[in-house]
Amino acid sequence: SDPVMWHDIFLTNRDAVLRILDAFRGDLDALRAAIDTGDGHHMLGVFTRARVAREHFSKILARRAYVDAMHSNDLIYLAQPGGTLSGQIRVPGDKSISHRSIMLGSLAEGTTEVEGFLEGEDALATLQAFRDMGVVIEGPQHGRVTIHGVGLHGLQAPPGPIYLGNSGTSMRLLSGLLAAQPFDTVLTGDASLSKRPMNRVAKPLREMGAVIETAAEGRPPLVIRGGQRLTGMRYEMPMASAQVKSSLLLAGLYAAGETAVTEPAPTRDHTERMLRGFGYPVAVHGSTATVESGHKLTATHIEVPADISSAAFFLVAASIAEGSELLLEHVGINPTRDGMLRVCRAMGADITLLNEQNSGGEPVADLLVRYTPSLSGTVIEGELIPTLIDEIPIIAVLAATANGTTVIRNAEELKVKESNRLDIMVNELTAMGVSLEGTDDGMIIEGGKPFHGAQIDSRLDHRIAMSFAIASLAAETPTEILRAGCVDISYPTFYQDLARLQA
Ligand code: SPQ
Repeated sequence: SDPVMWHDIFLTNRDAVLRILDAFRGDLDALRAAIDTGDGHHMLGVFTRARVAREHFSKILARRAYVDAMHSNDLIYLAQPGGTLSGQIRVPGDKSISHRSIMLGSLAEGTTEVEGFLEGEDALATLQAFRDMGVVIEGPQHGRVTIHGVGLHGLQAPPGPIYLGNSGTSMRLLSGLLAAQPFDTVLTGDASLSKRPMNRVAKPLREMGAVIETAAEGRPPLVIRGGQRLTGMRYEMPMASAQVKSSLLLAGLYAAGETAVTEPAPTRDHTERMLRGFGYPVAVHGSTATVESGHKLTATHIEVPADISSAAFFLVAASIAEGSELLLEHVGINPTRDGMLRVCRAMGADITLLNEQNSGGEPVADLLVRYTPSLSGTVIEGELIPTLIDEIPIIAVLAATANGTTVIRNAEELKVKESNRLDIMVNELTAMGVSLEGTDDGMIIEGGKPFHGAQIDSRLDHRIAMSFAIASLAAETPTEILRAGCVDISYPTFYQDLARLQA
């Protein structure tokens, strides 16, 4: 463009331009040296970051801001009633385990290979966060990710705020990890994440010595001040939350002495299992998990099992759609996550576990599920709740088709997920003609009566969109799901898979 304009810009902004030219020359010198000495690791880092930058520029050119949610919010999914599901499927990798594989792989010494990684928006947000902090991560390509770990003390300051999209897991776990780094960080998210409570991690982390600022009422964005010296502590969690437990354990890797976290009921223990898989000692006695600083993580190979929270939609689909039979392959059945299986069985569903085995520290099995003509209601409460917390929306759908009453209690945590999942399930199932009522901490469903289709707004909550796609199978008229693209958060191929299985 206009040479006179550039002449003016460069002279007016002399200092800034010189600073950037020096940085650019420094980068070129480093690349030259790497080529000269054959330093493949350095080159891989440059080229990986370059590719991500190019993708970022493409988004800008397409007028899609990097901070936008990546999914298309205006997708409408029209579901016809009826249909029979058959075939076999391996649903995408476990979201919780995928997040943790990136985090621990980045903090490990050496190169970690991950297979079965979930290429959904939430797990990709975690992956991008670590790239922003200087970790070289190749992939994902067909679920394969290679992480060039930088060790516990090798993360670098990110160039700007870290955007975590819709992902509560990323924000809460990263808070603990970042509280102990030498640099400041700012964690932001989309509209839904910006409403979710963060004091549950900020408060105990502050007791350990962290300096964390939040917006009003403990909401994101979080500003985490680096350079603090953390001290371990014993913490009794007021709520059963794997995210809080994991956040404190990750801070504990850096805190002086021991960090012990006690939970009121068993929650998913993927962090504890995976830390051990990376050779980091974790002591678990009863409901208390303890780590102490001073050890290291050693790179490993991780095979992420299929996500039971995603498989849950097909367990219900096949149970309620007449004549269905499905084989769900290699599903994680960790006892802290398998409440869904226990409830399905209690309601009379026909589910058989095949090929039970241990896969990299996590129990897995193939699940054979067949249509059951007469399901019956049940009671879901207490310690069962954390083991199926993300499955409650789809369990409510199952309960709507089951004869008799299903009572769900002690599930108040559902109010602070990606949406208020209790209220939305009660309102939208009511709109479909299901007879149910909401309670303070759950719902009471009178199932087994006919219900019809309706227009459902997902509120951009992936589990709500998928639950109603399955509910439509048992409805008498079509169902329309608005803002249905949010399934990209945890299950980008959900609608294609439903179609492939002939729903
Ligand atoms: O990451 P996010 O948005 O919090 O994800 C959800 C989900 O439905 O996918 C909850 F909304 O799952 C959480 C789960 O509810 C993932 C998780 C984890 O990986 O540690 C733990 C649970 O949350 P919590 O608050 O009970 O610890």
